[in-house]
Amino acid sequence: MSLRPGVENEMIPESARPFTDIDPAVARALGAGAPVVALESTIITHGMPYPENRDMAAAVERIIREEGATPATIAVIGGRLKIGLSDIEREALARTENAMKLSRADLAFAISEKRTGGTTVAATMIAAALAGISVFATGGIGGVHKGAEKSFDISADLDELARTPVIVVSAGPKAILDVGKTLEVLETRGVPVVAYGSDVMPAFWSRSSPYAAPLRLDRPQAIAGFFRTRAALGIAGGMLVANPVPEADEIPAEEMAGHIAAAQEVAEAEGIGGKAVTPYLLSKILELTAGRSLATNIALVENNARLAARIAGAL
Ligand code: PSU
Ligand code: MN
Repeated sequence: MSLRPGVENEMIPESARPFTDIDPAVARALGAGAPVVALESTIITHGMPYPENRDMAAAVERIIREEGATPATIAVIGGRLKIGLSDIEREALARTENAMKLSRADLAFAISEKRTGGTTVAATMIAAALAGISVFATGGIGGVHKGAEKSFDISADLDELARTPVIVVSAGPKAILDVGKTLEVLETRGVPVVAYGSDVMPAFWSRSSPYAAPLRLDRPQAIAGFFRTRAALGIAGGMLVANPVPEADEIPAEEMAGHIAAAQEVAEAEGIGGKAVTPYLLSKILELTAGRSLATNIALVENNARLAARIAGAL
């Protein structure tokens, strides 16, 4: 079944329609009130090498469909804001070498300048909210970098969580960050952090960190209920779900600590700064772990996609 041309965009505010393409399956699901899960694309363009990025992006969509929800991978392609990609678009994006990394600061730039880019957690939240999608799955969010007291490097993901009403399902802050400071900023900005089935905060490749989980819930229905209650109280903003990577796929925190410190040292020596920091560290750690970090990254994204689909179903 396909919609009449032009009908798709009715989900989108009128001002954004001229440059937004909403995938027909996504539009149908939203129109019917069926569950939809947004997916980011910086993880495709900057987070993983080809062809693993291509295969991961296809796998997470498959998992979301298996769980009875509709996936909507979000990206900017040639200045079009895409809410849901076709297989061909997704595979082309995975092969694009000079894609931009788009956050709140430059999402509109890429659209007005007709560029192509992967959307970070922040930019994906903006696009998801625009389309009326409330649940979003990623790997790990950006946060406060180690040494931020000197570099001031704090991801725009944190501010976005504070203002945009989307549930972000992650495996916790990426362990390359200062997890403690990231939790402090989230608390200050009023962002609930819910660990799924765990009393401790997971840290991306590892199931545990030295930090207690600020909140804990054990069922997707409870997460959906919490989100609805916040909305009913008129509390603005999103929430972060931290879903521990499956035990079989984790790399213990003690082991990761050495690799992270080594990667950080090289990044500093090379003078890496700004938005290049996260992609640089991820690829350095991939090298240092001989690919194990990548296998874990893929496993945790898949695990998050499954939980996100269940939360979307419960909503
Ligand atoms: N999760 C992953 N790999 C990634 C990212 C998340 O498993 O590459 C991306 C997300 O798009 C996140 C971004 O928003 O890294 C954070 O970048 P920064 O620290 O520059 O804000
Ligand atoms: Mn940064």
